[in-house]
Amino acid sequence: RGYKDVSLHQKPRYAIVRRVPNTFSQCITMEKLSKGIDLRLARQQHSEYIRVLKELVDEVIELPMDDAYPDCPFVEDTAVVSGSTALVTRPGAASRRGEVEVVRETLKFLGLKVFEVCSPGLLDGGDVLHVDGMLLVGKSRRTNDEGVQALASAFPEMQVVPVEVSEGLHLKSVLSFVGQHTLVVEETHNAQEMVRIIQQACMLESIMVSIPGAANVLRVGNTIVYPSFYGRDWESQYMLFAEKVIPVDISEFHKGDGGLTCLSIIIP
Ligand code: CIR
Repeated sequence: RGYKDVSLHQKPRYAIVRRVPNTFSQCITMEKLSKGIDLRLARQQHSEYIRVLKELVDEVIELPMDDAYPDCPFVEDTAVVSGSTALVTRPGAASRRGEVEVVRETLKFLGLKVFEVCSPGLLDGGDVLHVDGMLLVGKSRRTNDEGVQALASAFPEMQVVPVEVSEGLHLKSVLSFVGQHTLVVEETHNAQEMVRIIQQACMLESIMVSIPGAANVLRVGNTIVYPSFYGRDWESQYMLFAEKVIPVDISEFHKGDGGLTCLSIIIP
């Protein structure tokens, strides 16, 4: 692997995060939790996540929590940003729709050109993966065809590749981008099938991780942030793709079906 993606090595200007509400333990979960969410630990982990992000972007914007929205720390779902354009989503879960308001205002304040997903469109940012000038988008329980269409309209210069997500929550629940035209993907049949569809549309390579949930890593600039919760087995592999590799534990957010990417919106 003798080349580097120049664009990936630029430090983004902002990361938007949203603080953990008092109601966080009532967030949506696909399965009933055997062990509840520890709010104090979640807040500690969130602070650590922010501390790491502060090293990787110019400025971290911390939006206030809102107890009316237990899922609000999963801020990634509320907007897709590329270049100077933002698409404010219409989240698939009705209880999360109001989360977009403060995010929309923030994106406008930052001077981005802001588009909206309109009804009946549904789109969660967790279904959108930006790779090499393309947008891979999961058609999932949260994102429908109209949502995919809204994405294509907001970013007409980008190739949009729809991918059926038949299991799990989002596209990025099972795969993400490590850099150098390569995805990290769960070893499950479902995730491998998704990669097969992606590879029919574009030239991307893949590496595998064997534990469900471990394939959601956050690539920011020249760094890969990965979930240490699943062990450090893949760290040496990630080091082939980035100059720096940082483990972060977000076990309490995993309980709420979220990964590392879910907790921020990165603005180039
Ligand atoms: C939800 O079900 O909407 C949240 N509990 C988890 C959202 C995770 N977000 C993401 O993967 N982007």
